[in-house]
Amino acid sequence: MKMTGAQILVETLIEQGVDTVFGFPGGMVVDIYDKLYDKQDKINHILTAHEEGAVHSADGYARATGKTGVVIATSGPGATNLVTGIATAYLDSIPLVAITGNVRNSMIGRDSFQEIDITGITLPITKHNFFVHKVSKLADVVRTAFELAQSGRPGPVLIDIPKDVQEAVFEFKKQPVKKPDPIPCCDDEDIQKAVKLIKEAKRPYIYFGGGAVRTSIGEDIVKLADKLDAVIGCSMMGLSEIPSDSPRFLGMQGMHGRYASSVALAKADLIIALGVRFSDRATGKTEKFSLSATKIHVDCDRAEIGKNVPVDLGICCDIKDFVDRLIKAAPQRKNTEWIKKVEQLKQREADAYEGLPFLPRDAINIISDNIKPDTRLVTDVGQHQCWTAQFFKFRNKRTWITSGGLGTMGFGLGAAIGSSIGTNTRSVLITGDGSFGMCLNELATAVTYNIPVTIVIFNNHALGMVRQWQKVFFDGRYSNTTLDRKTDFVKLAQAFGAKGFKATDKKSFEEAFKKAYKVKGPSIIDLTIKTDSLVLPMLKPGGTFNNLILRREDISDAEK
Ligand SMILES: Cc1ncc(C[n+]2csc(CCOP(=O)(O)OP(=O)(O)O)c2C)c(N)n1
Repeated sequence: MKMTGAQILVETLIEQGVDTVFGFPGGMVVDIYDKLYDKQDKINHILTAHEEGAVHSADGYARATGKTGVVIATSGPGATNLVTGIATAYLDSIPLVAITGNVRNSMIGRDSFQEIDITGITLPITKHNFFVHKVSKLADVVRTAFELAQSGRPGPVLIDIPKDVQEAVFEFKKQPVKKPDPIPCCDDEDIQKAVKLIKEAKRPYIYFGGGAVRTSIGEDIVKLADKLDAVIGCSMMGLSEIPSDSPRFLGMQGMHGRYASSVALAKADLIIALGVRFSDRATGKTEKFSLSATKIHVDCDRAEIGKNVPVDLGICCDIKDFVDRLIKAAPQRKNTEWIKKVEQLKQREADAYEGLPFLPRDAINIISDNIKPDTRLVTDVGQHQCWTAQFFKFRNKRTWITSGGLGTMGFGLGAAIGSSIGTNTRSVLITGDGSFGMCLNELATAVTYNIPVTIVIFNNHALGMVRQWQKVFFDGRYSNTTLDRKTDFVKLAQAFGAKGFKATDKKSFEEAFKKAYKVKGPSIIDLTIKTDSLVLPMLKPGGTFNNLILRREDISDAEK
């Protein structure tokens, strides 16, 4: 059947199973919006307040559902407003298709009104991007974009469609959706090599990341750890794949990870790394990272193996296949000394936290204890994010949504909206006063669509995480990190049409949270916390996990 490019685009999205898109219209996508208008029964379009909110929503939708998120923006500023969100998805390997309009082919390269070379701009932050010159190519480009976004290591793909291509007419025929090619299985030889290394190890540690979330192998990791008598830790991207109370699970490791997890990682003699990229945030100084450990790295992306940390055995394959086969092939091990040592580390960690008047942790416990297990926990970036990663008790998979790789302040509200829409469940957003200020305009979107999102602002009147660096490494010279704003978040919530609450201590927070969690649409709790609360542990500059700052008293030591 003959259709316009805009129609072909919408039909191909439907063919690919897309039921929700996030976006913001403009002159160079008006044809696409016109065709979306015809298909409102098939595609739900969420109009956000800003394109950045739209792309974070599409990303949150993808993280919470495992499906591909879709975002649409117009040319020029619409397209550039997507850049931070595309980069956020790229660094965390999130499947996303971003569709932008552009000026007519004949106007390209003439500094036309709202012309921008978005494929040029996004080249380093997309898995692939397309400029569609001809309508005859459009349907296949869209199909390939979805395939690429989901295949192997997922990531964002951008399609830029000039206005004349949207208007031009071509034949469209629906096609069956092509499944992404499966990731290759591993060789027996590699399993045998891994078994040999396991037999030599006395202190095994399994380190997993976002790849484990994508392949949903939490249960298999626990089985493998039982067989090897190993402990388990994860990067920020791995959280929620294994229930937080899983006995062998030490939590997130890294710069602001759990003490026992980070130190165990440093002391292990065998690290089995699954679906991770050894990010500097998770390893500290890479040249000094766990030098005594033999390292097995399994990932679906060959380019990751040996990129950040040299490994003894690097295997590019489906990590689920690797773990399944290793469980069968590996001998049952017993590492009594190691498990005892890790117990001591856990005790040291517990002692350091015990008795501290530590409101952020109390608040996170209250949230953990008062929500349904399928509630999505979303954060922005800063201290509040690290506290949540450290202390939140995850029970269900894909319930943790945060910007790990890029660390994007302003990500949270959009992502919370997208994840709620994708899963039809409530989201709790834990944010900071700085991060929330960046994209709070999306409160309008949350109110319009009556999104069940409970927003908790950890209000320390500061850009807390940067302030913490200034305290520890810059002699308390707090340059431009004090937020002396007079924003009344309760009134702000009301002005947007949401519910607002205020809390100043544990008791008032618990009351406010219970009420806010019951509100059908969006609600905000403005929770006052101390300006100088610190996220501990913390890594010293150039330090290793063997000399983490665990207690406040250790800080002067770091300043030397
Ligand atoms: C878009 C962006 N700009 C700057 C930063 C650098 N940065 C990281 S954490 C942080 C402070 C965050 O403050 P807030 O959101 O209030 O959270 P808190 O640390 O106080 O919990 C800043 C400025 C960033 N990560 N993202």
